[in-house]
Amino acid sequence: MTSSQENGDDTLDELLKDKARIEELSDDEDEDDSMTGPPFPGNHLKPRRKRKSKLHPQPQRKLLEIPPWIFDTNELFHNDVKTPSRNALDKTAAECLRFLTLLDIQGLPLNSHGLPHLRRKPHADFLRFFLGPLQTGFTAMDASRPWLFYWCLAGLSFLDVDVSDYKERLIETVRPLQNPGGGFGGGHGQYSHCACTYATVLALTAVGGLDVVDRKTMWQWLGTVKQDDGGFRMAVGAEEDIRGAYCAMTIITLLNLPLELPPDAPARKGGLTSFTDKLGEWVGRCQTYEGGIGGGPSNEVHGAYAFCALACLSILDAPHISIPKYLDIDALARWLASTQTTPEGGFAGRPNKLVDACYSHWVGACFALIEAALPGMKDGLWNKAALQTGPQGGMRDKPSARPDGYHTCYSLSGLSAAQNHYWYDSKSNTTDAGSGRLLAAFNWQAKRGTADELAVLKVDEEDVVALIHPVFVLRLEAVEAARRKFEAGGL
Ligand code: FPP
Ligand code: K
Repeated sequence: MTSSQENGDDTLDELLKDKARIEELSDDEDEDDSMTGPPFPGNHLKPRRKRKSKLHPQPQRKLLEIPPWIFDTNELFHNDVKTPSRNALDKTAAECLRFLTLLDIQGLPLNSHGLPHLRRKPHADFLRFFLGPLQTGFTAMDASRPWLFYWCLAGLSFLDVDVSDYKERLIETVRPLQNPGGGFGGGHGQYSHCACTYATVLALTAVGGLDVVDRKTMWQWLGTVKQDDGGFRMAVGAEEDIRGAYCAMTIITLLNLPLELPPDAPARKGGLTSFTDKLGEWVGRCQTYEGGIGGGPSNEVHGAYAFCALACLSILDAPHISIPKYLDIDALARWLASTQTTPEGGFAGRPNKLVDACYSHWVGACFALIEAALPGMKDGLWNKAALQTGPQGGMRDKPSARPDGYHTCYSLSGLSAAQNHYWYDSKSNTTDAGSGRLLAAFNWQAKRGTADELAVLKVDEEDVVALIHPVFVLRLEAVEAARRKFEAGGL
């Protein structure tokens, strides 16, 4: 008997018996568009739940039966004190339970386990829509155009759509975003930025269009954002944070740029000669007393930053070498595991915050990286079955939010992390003797989950998402093509 039961609070069991209470808790009377970002013209593709339930009359509702594989525990964590954040957690749990308990499956086609299939075509149509002309509301995204390209093209490729047809269009679209001094801005006439350049390089990698990148000026520009404490700024004069470290090292490694700093790089004055100098130590400084990773030294921790840190270290060297060298791996593993939410089964960006599908990637993808660094650890740190639930057409943060490209791309990546196996081949070289390229990130191997494993996850063969590179978040083949393309190195 738990304290919440003693107190007579709702336990999950009680809640599940009370369909009306789930409805009441999840009823979004005060629908707030501000939490769902800019107006998406594609909204008609996916009417919001309230309207939808009118369009699609619900089937006869039965007493709910909770599939036991969803939860590790059947208790809703309740405090006695009602606060706005406590209420938000309850409301989110209730709105997710409508789907997890199959109360609200909206007539979707079901797989052999009675759960909705991964709806490839609606998801793909949704992503294609955002690669077309967009309405004026999207001016808010003007500084993030490359992100739209990356989320949509990578997401399509995760659904096994051939995106090579987009190659010429993408090249011509990003050509004007490339600055003469190197790197890409988010929109026309904008300064180069690590995040936009990362997204551009990944999108180009997805379609096989990397020829448009000027590698020499890219190298020179990256030299201007490397700091003499080891980290990277997001842009010249901008914030120095862990995203910069991961984005910069991804760009350098995929394009096989020289690790040596350009002659006029400011960090040379601080005694540095290589992009990798002091980098591992700087990443290590981002780990806090909580065990998680902050955006920078002594900042608040967040799951997305944990991914950036682990992926950056996995580029520097083999994960079983670099991760324990710079991070307290037990503390980080404990923190990561504590971000998986009950009863939803997804991940939050931080413990006791709201579940959000994008963290299926930002946190879910951390596990392959950290498990590769923990001796004898295999698939033990997270509940994969719990993540496998409820993707609708065009994916979204949570049921009360609108779907978007960002959540669709990263939910698919999270599904892949749960459905498939990723491991590091520790016998392969970590540096290329000829070009000096860091090779660790190219030593990942993957295979699809076996039939037995998929059955445990209640997934049909046709619902399995593509194998996705755990460091670069692209299809494995796309990463391999970039490795080969720039094998020779040089500028
Ligand atoms: C908190 O937002 C979010 C952050 C502190 C950072 C999120 C960063 C990313 C998702 C990606 C970074 C990576 C790259 C490669 C650019 P919040 O407080 O609104 O959300 P929360 O409650 O879910 O934590
Ligand atoms: K959020």
